[in-house]
Amino acid sequence: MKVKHIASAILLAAITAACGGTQNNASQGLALKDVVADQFLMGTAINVRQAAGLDTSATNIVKKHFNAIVAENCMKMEEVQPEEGRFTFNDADNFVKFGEENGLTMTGHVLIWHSQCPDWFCVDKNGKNVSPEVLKQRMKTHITTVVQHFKGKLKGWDVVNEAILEDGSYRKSKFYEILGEEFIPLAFQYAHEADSTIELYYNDYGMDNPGRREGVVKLIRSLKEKGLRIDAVGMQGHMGMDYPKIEEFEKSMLAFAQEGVKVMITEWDMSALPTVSRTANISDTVAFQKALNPYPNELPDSVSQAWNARMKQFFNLFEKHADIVDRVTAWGVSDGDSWKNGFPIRGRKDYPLLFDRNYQPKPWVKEVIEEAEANSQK
Ligand code: 9MR
Repeated sequence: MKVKHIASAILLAAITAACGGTQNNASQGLALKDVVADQFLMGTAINVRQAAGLDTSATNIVKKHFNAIVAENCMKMEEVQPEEGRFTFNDADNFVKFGEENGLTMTGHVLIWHSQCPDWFCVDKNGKNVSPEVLKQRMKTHITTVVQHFKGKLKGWDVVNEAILEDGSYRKSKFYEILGEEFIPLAFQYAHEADSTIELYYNDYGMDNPGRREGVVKLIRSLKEKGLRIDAVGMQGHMGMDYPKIEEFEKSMLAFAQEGVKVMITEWDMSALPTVSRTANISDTVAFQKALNPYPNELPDSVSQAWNARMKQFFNLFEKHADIVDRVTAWGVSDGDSWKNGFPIRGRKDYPLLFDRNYQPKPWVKEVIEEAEANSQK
């Protein structure tokens, strides 16, 4: 099945070339999305400049190699409702237009998240927490307005993001403080009421962690017990050279699938830099620059090889479980776009994505494309 599809992709590329069509090929016309066409959607996050068509080097890559997109920032709560009742959809509408023009499957990110939530959302004019009734009403208005605005355009929504901690308990966000555990089922309920056709996802990071795995499994069960719709769990997939352990990541994929939902790798990237704790006490010294930002010019071959091998290992894992994986989405197009250059500390040069700063595919991407081409000719 897969070989058949790849063969037709090659044939199509040949016909396009023979007819004088242009091919922006990484490797003889076959693209990353073709390699996995019978397995899962191959997605990428795009930023507002890309959505507005202001970064054609990046959008050419998107058009060629990906068949799914998600908005990196412009559908978040503070972007679409910065003040109560004032909804601003310009950037998000550009995103949808770009997706429609290029036939891309689109995911909404995100309806309820403690971060990038506008200041007004959970408090009154005096800064005090609003009552449960007021917060429910605000959530309902936000979710209903946003979901209905994009009705018919998106495949699914990340309904709630990052609500479960590593010990499996709930993050003590304002939503939790005011509504307790109920805020999650309420968000799923409101989203479904706004559009009964749309897929609904729970999304979180550090999903390899056994405690969070258990917490998310419990959450899926409780949503299902309440008769609520949940289609998939998004495993963000922000990785480093020393985390996560591939076996633990795989266990979580299987544990979620066991609960009857699909798995999505929603925000894939892998830092090539030394792992730094977010809370590390770092001063901007020469020693810091050398130790924590060790590759300000380029990635040394040895590190690049290790990084590529590890990325390919995870990619192979996603392929191995293609029966449960619905989508794999990179968190940005090329290295220069990545949030990792500024996190957990600013001013580092990182190399976490599938395309480099010159918009070239990384070696492992070329390899999987070439392997697919070779297989299709056997
Ligand atoms: O990549 C996003 C970055 O540009 C924003 O500044 C940041 C703000 O919190 O959010 C980043 O995306 C996050 C995503 O929405 C949710 N999971 C973690 C991602 C990285 O922080």
